[in-house]
Amino acid sequence: MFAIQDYRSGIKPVFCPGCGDYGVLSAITKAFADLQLDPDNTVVVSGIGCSSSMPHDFKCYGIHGIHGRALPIAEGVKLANSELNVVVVGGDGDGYGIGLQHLIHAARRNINITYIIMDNEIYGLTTGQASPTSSFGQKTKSTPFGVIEKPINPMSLLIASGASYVARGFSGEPMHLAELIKNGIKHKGFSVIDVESPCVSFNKLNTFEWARRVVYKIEGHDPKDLSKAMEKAFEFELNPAKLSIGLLYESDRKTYEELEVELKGNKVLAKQDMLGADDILSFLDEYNV
Ligand SMILES: Cc1ncc(C[n+]2csc(CCOP(=O)(O)OP(=O)(O)O)c2C)c(N)n1
Ligand SMILES: [Mg+2]
Repeated sequence: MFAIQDYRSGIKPVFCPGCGDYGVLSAITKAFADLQLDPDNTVVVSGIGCSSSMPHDFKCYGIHGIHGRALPIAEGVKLANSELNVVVVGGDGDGYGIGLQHLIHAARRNINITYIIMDNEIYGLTTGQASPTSSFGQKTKSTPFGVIEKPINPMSLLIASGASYVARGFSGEPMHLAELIKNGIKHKGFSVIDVESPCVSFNKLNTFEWARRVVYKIEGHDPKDLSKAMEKAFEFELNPAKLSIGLLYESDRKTYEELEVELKGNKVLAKQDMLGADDILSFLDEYNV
């Protein structure tokens, strides 16, 4: 049996006092413990940002990667050893800004990993520049006259890109969030949980008080219904007083690992024999080298 503390490194998180990411850290830890994931078989991968410091907080394998490149690293880990539980963590800047192309391709690949995006609608680590989810009109260090671009809608983007488990949580509801993360890890395919996780230092608009006012739990919704899921995904864009949390969309299409010839039938690349000199020579022969 693994206890909660078996998943934590004991390193003090770098988050500011009151940061929403503490709630996310607790929720991920609870999900790991509830699922009894073996820390020796679990990898937490991140990019760069306050939220991306999280691999240090876990006692399992971890890679603190580079900005916007958490997904390619995580996909590489999963392809090399598809028996590992691969969980990616990071911020809205990392995932929806510099790393956006990887998000779309990971979603359409439906690779079996879980991505938790701590969305504080700001670049926290670099002290408060606008991110792709900052509100229209929001004044930040990089937008002193207010944001003039339309914010990204992560839910509709992810559903349209082919992610097969699309959910939103709130760091102020860590138990509810832990369930979403748990089900995301259990889900076969690319699962994403966008978490409304307020930055108490640099975003004075999307505060905990604001979130508690607008967040509500989804009830009576069929996540298998694509058009209903899209309707839910657009709700906040059309009515900023309603930010739904829960599972918006789920589908059970085949994963990348199930379709890729070299991985089909639970083949694990890391466990296959290395090529020997004879294999390489016969390979070169094929090309008359
Ligand atoms: C290639 C590159 N560009 C820019 C930066 C500077 N940088 C570091 S973190 C960051 C944004 C962090 O915002 P987010 O991903 O939302 O994470 P948060 O700190 O809000 O959790 C930026 C722009 C970098 N480290 N590398
Ligand atoms: Mg951020």
